[in-house]
Amino acid sequence: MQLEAYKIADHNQKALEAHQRKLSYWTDEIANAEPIIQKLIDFQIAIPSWALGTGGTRFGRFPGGGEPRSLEEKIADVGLLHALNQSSGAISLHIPWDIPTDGEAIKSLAASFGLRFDAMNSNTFQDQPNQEHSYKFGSLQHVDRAVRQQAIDHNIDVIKHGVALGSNSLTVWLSDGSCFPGQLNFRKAFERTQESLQEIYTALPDDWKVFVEYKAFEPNFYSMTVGDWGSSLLFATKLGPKAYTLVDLGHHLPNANIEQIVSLLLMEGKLGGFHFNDSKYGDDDLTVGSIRPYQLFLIFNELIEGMDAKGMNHATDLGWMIDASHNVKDPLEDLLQSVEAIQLAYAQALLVDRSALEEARDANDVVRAQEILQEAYRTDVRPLVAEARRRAGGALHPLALFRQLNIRQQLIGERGLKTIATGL
Ligand code: AFD
Ligand code: MN
Ligand code: MN
Repeated sequence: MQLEAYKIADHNQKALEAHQRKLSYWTDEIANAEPIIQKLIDFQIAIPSWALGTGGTRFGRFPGGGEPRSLEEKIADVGLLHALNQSSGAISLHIPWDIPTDGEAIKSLAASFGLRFDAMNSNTFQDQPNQEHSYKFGSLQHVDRAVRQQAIDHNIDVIKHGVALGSNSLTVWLSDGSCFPGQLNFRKAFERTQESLQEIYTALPDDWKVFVEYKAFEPNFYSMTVGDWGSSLLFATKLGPKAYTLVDLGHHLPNANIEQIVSLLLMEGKLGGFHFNDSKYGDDDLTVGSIRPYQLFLIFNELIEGMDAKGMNHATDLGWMIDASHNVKDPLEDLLQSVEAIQLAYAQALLVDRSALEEARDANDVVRAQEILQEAYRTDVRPLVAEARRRAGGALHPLALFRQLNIRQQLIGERGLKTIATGL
């Protein structure tokens, strides 16, 4: 379904007075409100095609109805999100869950919603029907050359799909590793993986990047071959200048200092992409900002500091993507919440008084340094984010409008109650 612009305009009209009251307070308080609003308008977050349906746990799956049944319907869902918030102008596809049979048609359908294609994702962590070799014991690391070749060919195929869609990056997440001590020769597994990645790297077009995503555990529980940022960085460095590390917030061991990891990867010029989500225990894939919003702010604080130090463009020089799953929420509502949480953290981090912070650091004034960060974090930037949305043509309150317009009911009407989207 298409969301007509007049519905957003009506909604904004009704909410305008209250919004302007809140906004004027903050624009008076915040000296650089205008450039922050502009940065927020420019900042786009890619929606993963696999997060538009209700996710399952290994215990069950409880679909809420109206889930997209095809790639076209997934694109329409992201189009809806983008119409509401004007900040989700990209989609990240997972192959083979979402094979575009007609690249041109899919590309123009996406363009009709103002969407472009962000990183393409390969899948060598599941066996597909009629697949010749199994990935039970890994893919790019496998002891059998034929299995490795199948996984390499798949990644090259994903690049081809991406080229047809105008994407310019590939994310490789491997479930490769071992479940028990003794199962794997770590060094040989690394070397085989490196060799396989090198073949994929060779097939990358000149203007493409490859993101090597790491994950500490699961589905392998003793070792993961790309288990941490160190091994990812090692792979990326060995591969060459088109290879980067991708940080997924849920892929660390408990209490890891992710903001420090981000800072060092940026220093090395090797941070390429980001998967946002939140977690309490493991790779929980929860709504961004639902558990540890302060950590998210601290991460953005390092992102901005590190990107500015290198003269990078916040909006375009890293791949910003959500990677989440929703067991008990409406996926579209959840994604609206996630995008907003990302924008809030970004806006708060933009508020940090960086020269004062450096002064405090140079004077070893720990208290002052903490105050400066928390001053920014405790500022209510919601009106700024809403204003950025309004100026871009989105809704002041996307979630409220989504509910008011009964969008989920309409989708159920169109698609039916018992539909299941492809994905995990
Ligand atoms: C995994 C990783 C990776 C992968 C996704 C698949 O986060 O990004 O593509 O889930 O659903 O845990
Ligand atoms: Mn991920
Ligand atoms: Mn994950």
